[in-house]
Amino acid sequence: MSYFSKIELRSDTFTLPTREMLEAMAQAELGDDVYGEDLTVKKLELKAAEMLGKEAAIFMPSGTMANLASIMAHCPRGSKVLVGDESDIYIYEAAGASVCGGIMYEPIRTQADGRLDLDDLQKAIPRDPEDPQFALPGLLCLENPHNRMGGRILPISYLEDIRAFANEHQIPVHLDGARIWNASVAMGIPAAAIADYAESLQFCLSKGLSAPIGSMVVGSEVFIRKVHRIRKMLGGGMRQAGIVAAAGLISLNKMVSRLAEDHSNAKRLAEGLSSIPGIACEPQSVETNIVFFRVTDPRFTWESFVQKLHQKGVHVDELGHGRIRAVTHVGVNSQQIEEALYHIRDTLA
Ligand code: TLP
Repeated sequence: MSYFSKIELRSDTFTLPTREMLEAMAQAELGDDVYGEDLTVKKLELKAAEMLGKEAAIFMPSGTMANLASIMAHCPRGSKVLVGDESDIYIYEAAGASVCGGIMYEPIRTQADGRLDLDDLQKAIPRDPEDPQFALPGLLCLENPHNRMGGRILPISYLEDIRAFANEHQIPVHLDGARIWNASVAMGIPAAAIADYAESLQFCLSKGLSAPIGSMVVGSEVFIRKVHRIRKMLGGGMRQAGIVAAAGLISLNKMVSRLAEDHSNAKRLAEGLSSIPGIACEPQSVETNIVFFRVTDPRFTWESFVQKLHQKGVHVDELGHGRIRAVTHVGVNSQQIEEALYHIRDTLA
């Protein structure tokens, strides 16, 4: 399927709702969700909790609000949240936890594969928790797969180490699993087997799964009740939200397994890119639907290259440190990947 006149590789957030989603949205059973009476939202929340193996789930307007409400539900004011210095939470979420929650971010260096080194985490734990000088860690956040580190997946062995660390220091773990389904499909394991290592997880319906709007937070019943209150406080009570939850149900029922296609397109794109003189790309590090590359040809800056490709109908963007990101999704088919490679080759010829 191809539904853009251009080749849209800037993000999987550009995916459009499918026809089936639009039909389900038109027919959705609705109610006022602030009264807890929207049955479609309830159905989606039950489904999400079940698929992630957690007690409860809550429908959120965005991944940003899902992360923020989760951090605020875990962390008391004056505590700190340990986050990767390349994480979406730290870079792109407008410091919400500081602004709204009185919570300090402690950025931890992100490794090339998206991990936060345990030694670095250890240094963020105050030696004497009774010493009143120190903010106490209220939460550890990980991102899986890791967007700015190229869609890399955190290995289960690493999650085991993180769990042991979190248990030892009695710090809960929140996973920003915006693209958790990409990790699940790429690893060939249920998403619940990943969520198992964290107290809470947020995932997005509006990225590779094609829903127009929405994210889910999953966790224990007590935790989700706290997130519910914070969601209201942040203005995220959405009344007849079933109209978008209906699309989310189709995301979970129909759009997960096809993500494998996006992964093979990403791999193909990366392999093609690595064979083009003037481009630096490492196809071996592509594990999901995200490809990063650099333009090494001295005739171009990343700005001029992105602009040139844009004129040819290929949309990519810079995403940190001068690297260009291309994200594959249902709106770009394998033929368009070849076309994109053709235009990139042609631009550098
Ligand atoms: N990421 C966007 C941009 O903000 C970079 C994208 O195009 O990838 N967690 C992760 C890992 C994300 O990648 C994003 C969005 C979010 C959270 C925020 O989700 P939304 O956009 O729904 O607030």
